[in-house]
Amino acid sequence: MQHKAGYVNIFGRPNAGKSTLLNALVDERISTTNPKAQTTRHRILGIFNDEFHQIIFSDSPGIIDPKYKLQERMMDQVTDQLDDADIFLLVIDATDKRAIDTEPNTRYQTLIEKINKSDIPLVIALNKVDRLTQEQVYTMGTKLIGLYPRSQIIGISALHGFQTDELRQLIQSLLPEHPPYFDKEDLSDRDFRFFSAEIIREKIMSNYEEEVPYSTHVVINSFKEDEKIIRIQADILVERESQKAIIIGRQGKALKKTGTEARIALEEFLHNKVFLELFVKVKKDWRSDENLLNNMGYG
Ligand SMILES: Nc1nc2c(ncn2[C@@H]2O[C@H](COP(=O)(O)OP(=O)(O)OP(=O)(O)O)[C@@H](O)[C@H]2O)c(=O)[nH]1
Ligand SMILES: [Mg+2]
Repeated sequence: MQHKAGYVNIFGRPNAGKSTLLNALVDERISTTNPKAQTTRHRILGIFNDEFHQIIFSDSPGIIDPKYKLQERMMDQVTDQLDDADIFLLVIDATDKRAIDTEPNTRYQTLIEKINKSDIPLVIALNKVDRLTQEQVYTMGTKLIGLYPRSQIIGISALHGFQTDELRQLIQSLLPEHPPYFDKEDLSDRDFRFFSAEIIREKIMSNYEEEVPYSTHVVINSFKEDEKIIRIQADILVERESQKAIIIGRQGKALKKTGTEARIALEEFLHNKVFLELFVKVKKDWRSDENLLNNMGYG
């Protein structure tokens, strides 16, 4: 059997379950997930390997109409995904009222039309079917076939692993013959530093409300592996003094809680004891500053 390999680029609205699905398809916690929308900020690869296949799943931020420069950069990462896909994987939240919305001139609709017009295979994962009746799923599926006649549609639950193996098999059948692009041991294109920053950011997403998590960026300043412990020093960057005060909390309690939760998650992920040191710093309006965004890796 010839080896098959290719890029499966994942698209969808915020909160559709793209990152949860990537993790289910590669069976690892690669991409950060959260009930809040706009969790994913970077394009990130999760790689599935078996003897004859290498599927490179590429997660991306949810498609929105950007309001500030960070969001524009996030949408650039989505558009980049149009260029190198062997397969498009569109994730649609079956419980979202906008699932079959075709309001024109939105960023979402423009992208979807490009995907629909190209001749690259299109798979639609109708996600969160655990929250619908079979009849509702059927109705939704029929409407989607009308909208995307050239697609192959499969109802799944990324969270519960329902039909995700079937989805992977469908994708394997559509992959082109190609030698592996990455080492067959690789799980992602990202390193431990990136994942550590993401784990800390995930705890911030979970512990703070409203604009605070969206105004936060995490920088890993040092990551040192001793024999018995990994020492990580990270800065939490926010846009204003008021946000810094919120992150730290009264008598430092909020930061302490976030730090403890992050350390436990890091220890689990790194299979090692971790000493985590967090500092909170203000970088005024970093989300709107082109140079800062470049330096922060949103290039
Ligand atoms: N009930 C149910 N919830 C799900 C399913 N898949 C994902 N979710 C939940 O939906 C929320 C969003 O999931 P994410 O994977 O972060 O969504 P995303 O599309 O990556 O979101 P962004 O990165 O913000 O664009 C989380 O709370 C998930 O637990 C599913 O199959 N069923
Ligand atoms: Mg995501």
